[in-house]
Amino acid sequence: MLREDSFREQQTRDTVRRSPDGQVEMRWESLRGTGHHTPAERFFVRSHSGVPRIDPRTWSLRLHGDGLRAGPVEFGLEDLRGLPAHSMTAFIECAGNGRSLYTIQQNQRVEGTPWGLGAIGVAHWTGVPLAVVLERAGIRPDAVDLLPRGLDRPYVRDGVDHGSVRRPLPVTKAMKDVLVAYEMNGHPLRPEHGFPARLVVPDWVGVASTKWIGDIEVSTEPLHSPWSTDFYRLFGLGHPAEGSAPLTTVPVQSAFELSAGAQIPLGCEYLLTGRSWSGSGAIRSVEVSTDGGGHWLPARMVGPRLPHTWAQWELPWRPERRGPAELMARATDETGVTQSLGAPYNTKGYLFGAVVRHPVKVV
Ligand SMILES: Nc1nc2c(c(=O)[nH]1)N[C@H]1C(S)=C(S)[C@@H](COP(=O)(O)O)O[C@H]1N2
Ligand SMILES: [Mo]
Repeated sequence: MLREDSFREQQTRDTVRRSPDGQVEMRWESLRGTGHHTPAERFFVRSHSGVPRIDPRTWSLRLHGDGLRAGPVEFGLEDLRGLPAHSMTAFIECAGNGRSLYTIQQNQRVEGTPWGLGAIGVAHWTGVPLAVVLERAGIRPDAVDLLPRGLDRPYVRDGVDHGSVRRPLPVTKAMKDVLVAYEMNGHPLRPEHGFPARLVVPDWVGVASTKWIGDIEVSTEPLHSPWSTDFYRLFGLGHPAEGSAPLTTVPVQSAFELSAGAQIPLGCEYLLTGRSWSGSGAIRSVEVSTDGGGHWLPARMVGPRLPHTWAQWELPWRPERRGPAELMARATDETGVTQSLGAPYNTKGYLFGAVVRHPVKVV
């Protein structure tokens, strides 16, 4: 069950929830009746160490390392804009999206920002394929790993300086579908979303999508950083001591465009709406239960079902009993994976893919 205090907050008309340390969570109820893409001012924000101010005139993206044929290469913003532009619609979702559900639904203690389900957004991104940038920079055929690094301040936690946010990215993924984006929904990136340029790594945990990209090491040897060894792996019982492999694709998940504890009038037809997504491919179908999982009905899919983005759905509901009710939505993606009723525990509360029990009140 989502918490009651979030119920009170959601009486307000805010479209986002802000935490004192600068993180911003999108409120799902604010998406009802809006289009496919998340407006930039509602898009969640997750920054490890604040938002750097960057002068676009002096900014450049520097590629270097033994994986380049002829030494370092730099691209200014105008250089990037001069290359053939490519656009794609894709979600970015934090690995910790839904983390609070480990505690709320499974009574498990986990570390990290206690996100509800709003650490996700979908945007229309425009930029240059990273593959094009790498080819222009003269990537060697035996390069295996990249290390993109942000220009934000070093990340310091518990007195340890981990350096700037940087996470290895396999060359195979980089060449497949990663974008060096300079526009979000047709406008230059906002400072909090990575101005002047960021990576967009579709389907993978948000931390792969480096904001304020400053340089990329190109290597013929595997690379490591705290973001691939200490964070963004699964730790805990059932996992090796050093953790799982570094996290890549996000699980299947669904959300109602409704606040926790929303009041639904008795005996009237109410149109339940929501969205589902998966890092493994397009959504195939969604089922909805209005009685805590006792019965399931197929939702009607609205609009296209495409990979890399969410699919929208709806189902009319005429509640016939006053009092609390529990809504659930479970999606199946094109690989045949369906959301389960429980998410396997991990100490850092990543990848909550289980069906969410969404409390409402019939009045
Ligand atoms: N340079 C840099 N890139 C970063 C981060 C960061 O703190 N610094 N946060 C990452 C994480 S954990 C997520 S979930 C996404 C969030 O992107 P957004 O703030 O645009 O929603 O950015 C990723 N890229
Ligand atoms: Mo994240």
